[in-house]
Amino acid sequence: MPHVTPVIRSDAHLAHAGLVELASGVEIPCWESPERAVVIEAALRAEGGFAFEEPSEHGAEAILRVHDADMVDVVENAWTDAAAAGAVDGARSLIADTFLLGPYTERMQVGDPPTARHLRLGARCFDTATPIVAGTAGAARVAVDVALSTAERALAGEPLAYGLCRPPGHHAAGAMFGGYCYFNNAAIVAQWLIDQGAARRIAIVDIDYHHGNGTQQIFWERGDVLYVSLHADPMRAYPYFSGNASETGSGDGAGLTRNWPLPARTVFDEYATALSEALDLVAAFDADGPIVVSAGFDTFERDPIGDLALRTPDYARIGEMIGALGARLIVLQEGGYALDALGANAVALLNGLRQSDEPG
Ligand code: OKP
Ligand code: ZN
Repeated sequence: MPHVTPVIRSDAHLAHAGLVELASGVEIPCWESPERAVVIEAALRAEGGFAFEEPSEHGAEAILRVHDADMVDVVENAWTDAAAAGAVDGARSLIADTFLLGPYTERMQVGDPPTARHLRLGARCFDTATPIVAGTAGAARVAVDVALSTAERALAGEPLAYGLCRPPGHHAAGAMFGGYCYFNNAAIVAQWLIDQGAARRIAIVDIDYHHGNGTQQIFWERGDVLYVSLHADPMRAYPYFSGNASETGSGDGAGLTRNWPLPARTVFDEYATALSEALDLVAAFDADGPIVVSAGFDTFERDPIGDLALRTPDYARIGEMIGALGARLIVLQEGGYALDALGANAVALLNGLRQSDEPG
């Protein structure tokens, strides 16, 4: 009897449906849609060998271990404040129009920002692709619950547990959100595992197409968290301002951030070379807890916002490579936007990951 893999999922994400994002100044429908999680879950149900579970509520405490309280306040209350001010209706979403970049405050002192939280969105959000709607805060909170409940399954002894997090998390930094991400699900899990005393050292493996700038920043100076990421070279790809190979952490964290920026059209052979380098570092890191995987499928050859060239069977190979580490695995959903292949790609990765659980 093959092992049944727990999948932590919730319908709460359905309430987070942005209308548009801005891409080069043009309004386009949000790529990060509810359908993404729907098609993944449908594919896992059709595949079999997965047990679907609801998350349990964990409250705000674990979020505040990673995120600045003001940033959380903005995520959770911007919509309400905008609604109270008559500035939105159900047919619109909040996108900042003015951004508090570092240079804004150079060479002068400024007073406090507006108390209305929708008016200080641009102090806490770094892009125009991460709208807030009425259901955003609740969905983001449940995505964290999904991630933490997934971690609990790993602590209970599951070799592999999958959290169908939506919205994703790896672009959300300590004090700012963006990149379709509000709370950093993977970072919150890593910190929570350490806070629980479940681990002293945690490794995070990020295989999303985009650099996880948020995760990198959160653990930049940490000697107890290894962050390795394979992604499109920021010279041509979002988030543009981080993810270079030269970024390796500092202080106690020196050498514990490692990036593999990849060229356009990278195929599996080349990808696997980078991945095995990353996994060698993970093996050498001597983590004593589960490995946290930030799993994105936007590396797929037909992803509408990516330009790498992985194919569906490649995700099974990636899964086998990660599974070969022999650690318990907490796999959390990040990106992936090719709706017609997302389910098959998730099935392939998870089947590859759990192959190492099977006898023989
Ligand atoms: C989130 B995740 C390209 C704009 C990209 C944001 C992408 C966020 C990706 N024209 N906008 O890492 O999949
Ligand atoms: Zn991505």
